[in-house]
Amino acid sequence: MDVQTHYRACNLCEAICGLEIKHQDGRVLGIAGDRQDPFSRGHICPKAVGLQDVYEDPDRLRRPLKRTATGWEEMGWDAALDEVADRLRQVRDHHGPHATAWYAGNPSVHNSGTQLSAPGFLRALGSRHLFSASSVDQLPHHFAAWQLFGHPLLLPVPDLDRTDYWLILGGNPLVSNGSLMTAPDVGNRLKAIQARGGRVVVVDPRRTETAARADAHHFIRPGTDVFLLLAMAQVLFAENRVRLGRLADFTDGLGALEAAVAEFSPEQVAGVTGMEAAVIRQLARELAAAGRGVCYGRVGVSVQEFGGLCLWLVSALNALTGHLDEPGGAMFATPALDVLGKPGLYDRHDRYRSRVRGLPEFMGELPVVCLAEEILTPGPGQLRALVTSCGNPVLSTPNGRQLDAALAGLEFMVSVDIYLNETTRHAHFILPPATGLETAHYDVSFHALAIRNTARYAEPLFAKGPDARYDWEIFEGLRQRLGPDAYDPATAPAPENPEAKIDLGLRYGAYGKQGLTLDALRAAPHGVDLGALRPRLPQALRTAGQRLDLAPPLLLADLDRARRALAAPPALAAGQLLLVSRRELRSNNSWMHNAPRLVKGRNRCTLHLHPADAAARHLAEGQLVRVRSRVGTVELPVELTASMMPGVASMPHGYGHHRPGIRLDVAAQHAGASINDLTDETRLDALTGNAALSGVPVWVEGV
Ligand SMILES: Nc1nc2c(c(=O)[nH]1)N[C@H]1C(S)=C(S)[C@@H](COP(=O)(O)OP(=O)(O)OC[C@H]3O[C@@H](n4cnc5c(=O)[nH]c(N)nc54)[C@H](O)[C@@H]3O)O[C@H]1N2
Ligand SMILES: Nc1nc2c(c(=O)[nH]1)N[C@H]1C(S)=C(S)[C@@H](COP(=O)(O)OP(=O)(O)OC[C@H]3O[C@@H](n4cnc5c(=O)[nH]c(N)nc54)[C@H](O)[C@@H]3O)O[C@H]1N2
Ligand code: SF4
Ligand SMILES: [Mo]
Repeated sequence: MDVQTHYRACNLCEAICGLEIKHQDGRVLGIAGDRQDPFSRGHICPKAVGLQDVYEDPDRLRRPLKRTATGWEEMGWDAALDEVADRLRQVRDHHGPHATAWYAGNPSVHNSGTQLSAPGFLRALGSRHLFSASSVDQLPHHFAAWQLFGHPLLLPVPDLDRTDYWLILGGNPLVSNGSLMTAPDVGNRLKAIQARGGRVVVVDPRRTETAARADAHHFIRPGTDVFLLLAMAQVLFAENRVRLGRLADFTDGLGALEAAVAEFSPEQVAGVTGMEAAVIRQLARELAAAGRGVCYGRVGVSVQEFGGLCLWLVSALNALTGHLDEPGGAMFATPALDVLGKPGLYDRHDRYRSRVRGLPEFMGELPVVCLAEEILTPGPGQLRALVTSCGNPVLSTPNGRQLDAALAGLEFMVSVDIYLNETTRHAHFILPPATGLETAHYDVSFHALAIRNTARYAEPLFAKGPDARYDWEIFEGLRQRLGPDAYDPATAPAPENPEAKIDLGLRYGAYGKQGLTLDALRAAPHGVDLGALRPRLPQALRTAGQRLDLAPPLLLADLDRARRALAAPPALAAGQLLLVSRRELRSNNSWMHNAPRLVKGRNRCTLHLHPADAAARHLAEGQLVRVRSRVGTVELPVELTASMMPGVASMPHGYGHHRPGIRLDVAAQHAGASINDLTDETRLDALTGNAALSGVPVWVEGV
């Protein structure tokens, strides 16, 4: 056959870049950016070629695996689904439905099949013990959105293409390509801000790749952003710079907010944040003075003890400065496919608590920091079985070693995953779905978080293998087998495919009346541009009376914790440093280190340390160091760089591929060490349940 061209969006990260893939006879010849995609305009990052590497990877699983006394054995799909359902049913019969648990990882939201079919399976499983990567990533964003806007998925995004002032806290979009902000080609979008005379300012304990391109960068001590944000709000009130604009008609709580922040002056918080009072005051003034400006916070302010407060204050600052729901500010997308669902669907908090530590549920989830203890602690209600999908919590959740040990003791575990990795090696069954280039794709979540309204759908590039199943076929197969009726393959209804759901969602969506159906998207392989973001408040609010309360009671109450921390900042022991994470352009969480083209070159799993901190420990560039925390020890080479704030060390997450029993030949040669063998499951944002991965106290010494 001739060389053919296929267009699709890359589903590896939130930027959803358009791809142009040349192929012939079932082989990929090349992957480039799709210049006709109106949103990504031809941009891609080095990871895009990883889609081909994953597709071709000999280590990628293609048939179900069953663990036996003599090792892993391949088996047929129907027999595997039967056995898995039987085993889950046995646990349920003996110990009740809550003795089973679920962990969903990051790619769940990058696979429309999983995203649309897993909920049905979970209803059949009937367990309260639902965990996900959200509680090591973004629960604070959802919590603040729920409190302020009445729905945890009503997340504002920075309107980058029209802003003239972008204040970034704890995000490194030039490397991550953006998060909770779908903005492909963020590098050129940032340049455009500067080209039109705007400014980009970064607050981060590391002078990041983004900071290097920004107009200003300020170090901040990890975990103290809440004080910076409180003081910025205090300045706005004290200097009479509050301008609600259009929001005034439907906004409450201004007085309560003013009273709450009054005690947090810049001078008051300078010491704890490590920032000069003048700088804090200047940041508040700049945000207020910007005609079009926006404050944006991401992982660095989310995975810390005060994540919920931080994300509340980020939105509050945008509201106070007239930048919420205004062009160039923090706006809400109008996606073609609505993700909010029925009223009340996610309006859930503290309906039940975890058994051992009593941590509250949020959005139907429990915090993953308590997964291991729920497995390890005997007694009524102990977890006996686990289903994982698209996740590698042994490497991605705090105290991964403890979880590693816990998983080994489960009565039953099944993983829906494409690799035999650090987590799935503990499963009794691995069910590998067709993935990436073999799947149809619509970004259900990311169009709803995009900085322009867009929609894009792709058919599979290649047919799935002869004996492969789609993720939705796996979940539907398990759902049917776990349901109340006896399962009979001869009479079971054909599983509902995601296309039907997407088409229905589009027809009932914001652009359905204008003819935006699945067929319309099929006819537009480069995607459809639905225009710039439009103001949506107050109509979009899901709060009582469609009012915006800037001082919601749960958040105000949580300020007590912050007050206590300010009065008595946690003291570090002599020689301790604070550990933070960093992302690397060629790495994607824990799972793409088996792509040969992405891992080649220098070792990226290194500890970044300020030269002064290294000198104090007599450490030389490249030397192997031992990093120790309350929960564990790892060893890795040190890299000295003035880009680190003194007193802070940084290392990437997602490494540690030296554990036995994995089938990741390339990754094992670039094993690195896992930062989550150091992070501590007892550190969390008590309000939202998110892990406090950032700012872990560690000791560093030469080996
Ligand atoms: N210390 C520290 N820890 C962190 C972070 C940090 O910054 N610092 N970041 C956190 C963040 S933001 C996140 S999102 C989490 C991620 O945490 P996880 O989601 O648990 O980890 P991933 O590495 O994304 O694992 C993805 C898994 O999905 C599998 N997979 C890939 N494609 C498919 C597919 O198509 N179908 C199926 N069924 N499986 C597939 C991969 O093989 C892998 O096992 O890590 C968190 N952990
Ligand atoms: N190349 C690549 N891209 C990715 C991923 C990947 O693994 N690799 N992962 C994807 C995922 S799942 C996500 S969620 C996104 C994340 O996207 P981002 O949030 O943009 O990514 P990070 O690089 O984790 O940025 C967090 C920053 O916070 C800083 N930081 C740490 N602690 C603090 C603190 O207390 N305060 C402040 N102000 N800053 C702090 C860190 O130094 C770091 O620079 O990236 C996505 N994109
Ligand atoms: S930036 Fe993200 S979506 Fe774009 S090519 Fe890279 S991994 Fe894919
Ligand atoms: Mo994430």
